[in-house]
Amino acid sequence: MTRFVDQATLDALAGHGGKGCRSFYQDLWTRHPIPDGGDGGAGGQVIVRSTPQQTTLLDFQTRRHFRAGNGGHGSSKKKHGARGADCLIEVPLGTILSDAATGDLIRELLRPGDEVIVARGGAGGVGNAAWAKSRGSSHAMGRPISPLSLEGAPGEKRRLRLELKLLADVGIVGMPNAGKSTLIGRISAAHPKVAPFPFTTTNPVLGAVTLPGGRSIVAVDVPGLIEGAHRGKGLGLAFLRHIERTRVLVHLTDMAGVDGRDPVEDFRALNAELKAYHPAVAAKPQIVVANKMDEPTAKGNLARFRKSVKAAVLPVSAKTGEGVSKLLDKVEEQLKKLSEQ
Ligand SMILES: Nc1nc2c(ncn2[C@@H]2O[C@H](COP(=O)(O)OP(=O)(O)OP(=O)(O)O)[C@@H](O)[C@H]2O)c(=O)[nH]1
Ligand SMILES: [Mg+2]
Repeated sequence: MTRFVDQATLDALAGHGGKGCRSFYQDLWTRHPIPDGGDGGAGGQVIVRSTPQQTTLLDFQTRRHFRAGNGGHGSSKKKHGARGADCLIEVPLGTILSDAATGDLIRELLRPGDEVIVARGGAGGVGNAAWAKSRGSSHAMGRPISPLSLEGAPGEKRRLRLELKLLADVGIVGMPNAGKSTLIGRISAAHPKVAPFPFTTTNPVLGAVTLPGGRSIVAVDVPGLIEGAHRGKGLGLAFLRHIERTRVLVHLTDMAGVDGRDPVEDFRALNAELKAYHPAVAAKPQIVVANKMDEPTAKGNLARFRKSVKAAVLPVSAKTGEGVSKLLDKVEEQLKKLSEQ
């Protein structure tokens, strides 16, 4: 299984401007030397663009340096140097780009094809052919240079910080073993590993879900949380960044209380962890779901759970599929309500 990487730092170096040329053409008739040196080409830019083809920042673990091509030098007969080749860095949708040195946000890339120039190429130097006619005015592209400089300007250099927050409409949260992966496997084409032990899922998993009304949305299964996650217990809260942008949470609780667990305790503890991570995450609308209702112990627990939880509780079995279509109705209703607000 590929490793899921959601943070990276990289260096972007734009191309330097090519040198302007100093050369003279000897006029046969007047014997006057006529300057005919061409301009240097501008350096290439470093551009970051989002694409749905990428889903993690894994590539940037092995490749950290990105540089665009330098501009070509000018030559005699007023020949301009070629523009340096741009360097394109493709990142997943949901990438937040900031300047690593200042911490300033550059841009969030949310839609396919969103792009931003992160390092500008240097302007090409000015060839002497242009000196006479353009005295005092710069005609070169890119970063400003002295109008009469043969030297090209250096390309911009920038250290970038990338942080990925997946874009999903619904986040499925719950204690380890609650059945989150079983559920996403049932409602989407995603098939993360399912096993009867905690922390089976170690990476967030996205799945496209078709709602009863025909609309397609994205759900994310995040690794299980346990009490103390905000102090780094279990897998900690590192993956909760991926539910920050969801609109609705499906809070799944194992109602069968496998391994002697208490569903009421689990529910309370998970909400406390969400709150410890960020109050805004804890404040997201939750659809409270009682899972594993096919197990004999679940019924008794459900009655007790309903009494202590002050919310509507939806009983399902992710394993048999019972109640799952009702859950999708609820998700659809909740998303509709939010979009009307
Ligand atoms: N009886 C019953 N078992 C279920 C149900 N849903 C999941 N299970 C079982 O519970 C165990 C854990 O299921 P997973 O889907 O891996 O749980 P998870 O919440 O993704 O677990 P982590 O990835 O470890 O956080 C597996 O043995 C599943 O077969 C259910 O509705 N009924
Ligand atoms: Mg799982």
